Amino acid sequence: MRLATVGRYLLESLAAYGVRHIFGIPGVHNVELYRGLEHIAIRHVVARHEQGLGFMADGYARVSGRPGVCFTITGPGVTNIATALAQARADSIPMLVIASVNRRGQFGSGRGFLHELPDQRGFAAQLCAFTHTVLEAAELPEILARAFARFAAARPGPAFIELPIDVLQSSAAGLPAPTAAVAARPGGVSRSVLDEAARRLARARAPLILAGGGALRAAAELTALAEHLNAPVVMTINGRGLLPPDHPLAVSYSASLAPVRELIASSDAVLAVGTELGPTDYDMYALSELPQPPGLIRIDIDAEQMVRNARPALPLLGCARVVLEALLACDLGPRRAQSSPARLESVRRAAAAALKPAMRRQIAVLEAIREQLPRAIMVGDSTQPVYAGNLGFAAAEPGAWFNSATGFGTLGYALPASTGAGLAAADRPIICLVGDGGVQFTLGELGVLRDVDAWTLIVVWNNRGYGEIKSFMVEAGIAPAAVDIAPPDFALIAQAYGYAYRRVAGDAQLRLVLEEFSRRRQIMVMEVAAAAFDA
Ligand SMILES: Cc1ncc(C[n+]2csc(CCOP(=O)(O)OP(=O)(O)O)c2C)c(N)n1
Ligand SMILES: [Mg+2]
Repeated sequence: MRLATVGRYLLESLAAYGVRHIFGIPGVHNVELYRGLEHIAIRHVVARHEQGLGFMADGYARVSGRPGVCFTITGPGVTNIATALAQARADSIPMLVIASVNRRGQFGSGRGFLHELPDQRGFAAQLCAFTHTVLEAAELPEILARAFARFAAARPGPAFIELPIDVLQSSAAGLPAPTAAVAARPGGVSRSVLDEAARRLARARAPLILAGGGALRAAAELTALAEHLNAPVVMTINGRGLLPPDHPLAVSYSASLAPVRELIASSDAVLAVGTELGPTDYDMYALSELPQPPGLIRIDIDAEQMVRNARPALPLLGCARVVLEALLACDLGPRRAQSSPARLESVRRAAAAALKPAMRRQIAVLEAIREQLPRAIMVGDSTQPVYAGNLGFAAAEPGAWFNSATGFGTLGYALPASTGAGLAAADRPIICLVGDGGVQFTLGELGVLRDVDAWTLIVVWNNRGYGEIKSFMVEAGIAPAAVDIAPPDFALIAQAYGYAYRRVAGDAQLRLVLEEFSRRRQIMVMEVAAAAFDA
């Protein structure tokens, strides 16, 4: 192996850290990141815009559990990917953006060098918990070790490393062989605190679990604890699927709905696991904040987050899986009889009844997809059936339902994120749920699907405009304006990219197309005439 340049050294180091995929767009500033790429066991995927690049890395990270790594150029590459960094920050998704920056002594000078920003690192630092400018090649091993240490042990989020062009071009001679540093794992919670948590849960009359995206990789432990305590599990949008749809303790309805709120309030010991307890999950319509959950015990990896939105009586700081495992080893009292399904069933019925009829019909479409394709990963945009699903869709398994209708809430997320998801799970069907408006935000990324050749169904929910905003205007007494955008001809768009196209305007057609998609493992565009389902 000849490690001629710092750029090449960086590639070798990323491979040593287990990186298998990189999402990037090259330019004259970062070509040194591509020197020798052909010799390295990393697949590079080219996006059509850096925002798409970032969303692909996001979808990839959520499905693979590894950080999504991106290469961008200086300046516009960084400003273009900023939206994806913000989305990843809001949803705690591990992502590493490696960008070039102008030569040492030239960046931030204001003299007008190509792609120059006043303060590129400062810009990225608004969105990333970790940022660094590598001013000397010798710094690089430690900077990578620090970034990956955070991915292993801290609350996940985006990180940003920039390298001046002349550093990328410089010699890597003298640097240690590229290897991955051993990352520390978060320490456990003290035994006495765990025992106290176990005692409170064992003594509770009606324990209940709130589970968020931070619990996604602790499904087995969470299920074991819920079953031992006979505790219902209310799952947030990113926590959906932690318990499967037919599990007697699963509450796959939003805690923004009154019947779910009442269930939480009637508990005397709430265990919150890996959830921000934030407004987009617990107060989706900004009607009233979640009251302090009774007897709150909270598991979170982030000490600051631990006291945000609600204060736990008992904080358990650490990785959800590790803490739950330790809790399961404590004395939780005798296993309880599974006695409350009838009560929970009435909560579920009341929650479903709280949804508008159109939403219930949209959820039925999602359920038809889940039934035909039980292993599907459903990646959503900010569109009406996704809003409905966020309120009351039961995902088949953890990680099988995520979208941008929550958190930062970016239109245009779903198409590129589903491409990243498909790359991370080549054997699973991917369902991209996107509106006719949102799909146009990142339409160019359609081309990347072909490069990746994932088994993807793009469901375009066509209501001929910004439907959700139109409803909002009508409800607010504003004459609808700027919401009736004419959609393009999606049949021709599919044809332009060489993808199969089907249009559905009813349940029977929907089932036929889903059946065809499950049989023919290919990329398909399915345009849904929304009016046929909303009527
Ligand atoms: C980047 C961005 N710009 C604007 C919005 C505001 N917004 C939220 S939903 C929406 C309408 C989306 O239309 P479409 O994708 O067709 O979904 P529909 O509501 O019609 O189902 C808009 C404009 C947003 N969320 N993100
Ligand atoms: Mg629309």
